[in-house]
Amino acid sequence: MLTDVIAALATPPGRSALAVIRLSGRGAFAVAAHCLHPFRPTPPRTVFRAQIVRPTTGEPIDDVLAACFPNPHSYTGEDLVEISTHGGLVVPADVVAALVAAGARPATPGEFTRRAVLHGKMDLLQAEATADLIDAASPVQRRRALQQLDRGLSSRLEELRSGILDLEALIAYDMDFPEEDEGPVSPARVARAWRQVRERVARLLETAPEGERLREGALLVIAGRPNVGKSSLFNALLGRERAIVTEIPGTTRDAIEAHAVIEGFPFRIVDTAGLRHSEDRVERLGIEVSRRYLDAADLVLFCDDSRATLKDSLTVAGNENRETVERDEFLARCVAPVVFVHTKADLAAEPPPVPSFRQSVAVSAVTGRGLAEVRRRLAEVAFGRLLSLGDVEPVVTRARHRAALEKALEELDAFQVAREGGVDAAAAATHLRAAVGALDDLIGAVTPDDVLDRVFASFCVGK
Ligand SMILES: Nc1nc2c(ncn2[C@@H]2O[C@H](COP(=O)(O)OP(=O)(O)O)[C@@H](O)[C@H]2O)c(=O)[nH]1
Ligand SMILES: [Mg+2]
Repeated sequence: MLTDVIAALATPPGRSALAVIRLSGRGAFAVAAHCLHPFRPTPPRTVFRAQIVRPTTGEPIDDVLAACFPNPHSYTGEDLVEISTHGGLVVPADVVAALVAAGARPATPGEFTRRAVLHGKMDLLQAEATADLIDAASPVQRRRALQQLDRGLSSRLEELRSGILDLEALIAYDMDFPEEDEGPVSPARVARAWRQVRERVARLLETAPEGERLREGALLVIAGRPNVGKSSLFNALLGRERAIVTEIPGTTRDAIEAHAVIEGFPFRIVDTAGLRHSEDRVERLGIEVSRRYLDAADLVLFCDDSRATLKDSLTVAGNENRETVERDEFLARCVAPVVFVHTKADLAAEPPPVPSFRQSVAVSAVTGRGLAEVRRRLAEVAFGRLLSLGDVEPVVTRARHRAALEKALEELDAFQVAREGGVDAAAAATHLRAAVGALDDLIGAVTPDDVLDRVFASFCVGK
């Protein structure tokens, strides 16, 4: 296990009042003592004021506050020193350089948290949650990350793990006395216990699609014919003028993507070129891009002009009919769930025309009418399951979590197949062992290096 002394800036570089630099590893206090005057490792976890100097020349760099955290009572579980310096580009960099000159090594991304995992200060799920909390861009993401940091998901997995071990205990007699006809535990009771634990694993696994969406943001694609008001709605949902709006059909030619928080949930909203047959080469390319986004969408906001239904019935012209056909073609192709809106409700005749399709919301980017309802529906469609779970039930948020739960479920099913097929108890129990193993990998009880490498690949330096 690597315990050499590492140093890094824990705050982002740039103009700021303060910066925090961390130093961790066996010998961290000795390294700090070369640079901090005075150096006070005792009392532990107590801030002291000091001057930080270059160890080679003794030249002062800054006046700082520092605190020593002797192992194992530190973030990493090692001897750790935290130094608050003045901010900016030069001072923190000079302080890190001084610590390196005194014997530390610049930390690699995520190395502090990785050491915390290796020293048992947190499990792998909590390490991931640390990264998620830092990357959170919406209130729900923050709450979820904090819950996972609090071992919400870890303790659920531990419950499932012990449920599987209980199941194994139920067939212990059958394993010890394979010749006996029936042990003290009836097969029906084993089957019941199996069903219960399987159900709980499956239910947690069901949170994966929305949980993963929560980390990335739901991809919401705004689609519809040119000039129906897609870009206006896009801007209204973002709360700023991001896309160009004109009365000229075909204005938006490229897809524009922006991050937005809707009802506390993260979304990536994409404004696209309107779908229509076009002779314009650039517009055609834009429509092709729209289609690719539509294929990847988590949900689609489909816009129709509120007056279109009226117009459709009045105009027999081939062009209008062709566009209606295009819309139906589009909806047939679209695999993602669709939220329908009728735009420009402020211009529509009152009462608004009967919507041409179900549950359409009448909206106006000009008056703001219907926007709250649209936001509510988008959150409901993209994150309905999470909404109904509330903040207390744990959810899984990464492909790594999903893969481990799928493996556990597979092994549980294989166990039952083996039981029903009359395979002897000891052989059937190997599947339960494998299921427990999958959950252990997920929590990170014993974690191989390559898994750690993957988990920490996305961390930044100083974390
Ligand atoms: N009155 C009114 N006009 C709108 C509304 N939304 C868009 N428009 C107008 O409709 C035209 C096309 O809007 P735009 O957002 O560019 O449509 P897109 O081509 O679908 O992106 C522009 O002249 C907008 O000002 C609305 O809610 N009410
Ligand atoms: Mg547009």
